[in-house]
Amino acid sequence: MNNLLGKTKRLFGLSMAGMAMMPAFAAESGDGKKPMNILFIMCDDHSYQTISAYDSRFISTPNIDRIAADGVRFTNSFVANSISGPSRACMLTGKHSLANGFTDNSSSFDGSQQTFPKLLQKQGYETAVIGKWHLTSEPTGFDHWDILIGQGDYYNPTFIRNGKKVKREGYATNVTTDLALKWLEEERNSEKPFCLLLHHKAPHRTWMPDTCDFDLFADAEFPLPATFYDDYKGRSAAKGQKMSISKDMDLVYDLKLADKDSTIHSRPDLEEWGRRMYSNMNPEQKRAWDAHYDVVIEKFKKAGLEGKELDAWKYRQYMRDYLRVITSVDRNVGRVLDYLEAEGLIDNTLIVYTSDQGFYMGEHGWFDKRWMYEESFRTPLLMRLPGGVGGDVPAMVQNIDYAPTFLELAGVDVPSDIHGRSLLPLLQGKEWEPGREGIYYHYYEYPDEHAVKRHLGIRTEWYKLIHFYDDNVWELYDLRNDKNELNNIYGTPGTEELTNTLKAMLVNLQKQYGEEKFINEKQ
Ligand code: SGN
Ligand code: CA
Repeated sequence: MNNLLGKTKRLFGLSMAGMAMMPAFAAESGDGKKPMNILFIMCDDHSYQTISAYDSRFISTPNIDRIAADGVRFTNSFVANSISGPSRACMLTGKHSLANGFTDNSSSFDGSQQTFPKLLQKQGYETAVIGKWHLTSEPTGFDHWDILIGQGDYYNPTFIRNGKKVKREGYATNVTTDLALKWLEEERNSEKPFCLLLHHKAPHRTWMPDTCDFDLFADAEFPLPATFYDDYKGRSAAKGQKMSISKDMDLVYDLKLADKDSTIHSRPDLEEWGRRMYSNMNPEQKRAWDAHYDVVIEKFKKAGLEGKELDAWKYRQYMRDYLRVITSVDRNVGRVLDYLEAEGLIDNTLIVYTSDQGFYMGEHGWFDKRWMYEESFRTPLLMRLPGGVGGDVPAMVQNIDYAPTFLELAGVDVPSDIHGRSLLPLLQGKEWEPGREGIYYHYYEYPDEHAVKRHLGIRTEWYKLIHFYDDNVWELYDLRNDKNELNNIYGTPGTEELTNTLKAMLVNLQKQYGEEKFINEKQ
């Protein structure tokens, strides 16, 4: 059993290499001392592959990396349900999806339930959420909220500020950051500690860059990932998906080839939206947009690409726009860090950077998320705690752990119905017990536009067992020898004992998290 669990159960979570104590800070939570502020920055669909603190192949993100350089980089950070609304609900409540009631993006969050912002408010914190919310119902537990409607627009987005609609001119990542800085500087009650959720819509589809970033990555080649032409052998669930860059990514809608004479066509269902999405731009933005994309369009038409050449072009164009959007995120993270430094807040604020889930940068031929496969199950997680340790934390952590972390930091007793475990000991270099036999995952949204079947499963350090329960299809991966999860070994001779053990552990997790009704009777 210990082998199965790998280091997760044994370790204290910290790799000693690169671990260093940060200078002690003056204020600590509890015991009458000044409590720590919390700045929780989250992006939408930001892959760890495109943060240079994790992976320097594609982009340099010097500002996001500042958080890692002075803090902790979690190298095994996972979500509970790889999709926006559910992920956010898991973070707010510290509970898995069934328990918090928000299982897929068509749900509406029950705002009367316990959340960490409410508990922090009771503890005397001033709380705010600014940017993407995506939980349908109005935010509760926040002294101030200024949220995008649904996914929000990249250009000149409309927000709802404490119940009132406000349209704002500018690019979403800049505008959202402006609002956060204004709240920090002028609007909050500075007598109280703050907890600010600064949640960007970027880099969500359709990856529309700011006009000042169009020239970036123009010459970058971006070779196709090794698994781009994955044939999904032995993985029947993956064969039915609709998130292929080659087949499902639209030239007009996703890749912005809205030519004036309408000769470029790929997916009729998306094309109309592709032509409509610029309607929100002002003339100056539209001029800059056209000056850039008209050139791209003309080159594309002349090239007359087909087959694998067309695939390579689509991948490159996707990567360029996505990375341009990340450049803007990174710049804006820098603005906030600079502000905290200038105001002397940096040494009294826990800074968190994460995403609502991971994202495919062409691995398996995909964009989007949803799967329990590594690229979307993992999510970036950086935390900078003044007075805490620095370096890598390899412990397997999950987004249900954020709520108890914030609560413990603020000196609130963590309610016993919360599923997650506080990560504070890991940030302080102390021993940590995960309180679970592995990481549980459950994705519920089918049918949906990307046609990913509902599935649940367990991950240990070495293995992953997935059940696509509507079709009773199982998958088992040996992650040590098959990092790309191409070889489903479920049912192969010699794996019986391992499979039975993992199934028993999965049932334990389902009982632990109130998901008994999903226990597979036929094991
Ligand atoms: C939209 C996107 C999908 C995406 C979902 C969920 N389509 O529907 O590609 O999977 O959001 O994303 S789009 O045409 O509207 O861009 S989530 O991160 O918000 O859950
Ligand atoms: Ca998302």
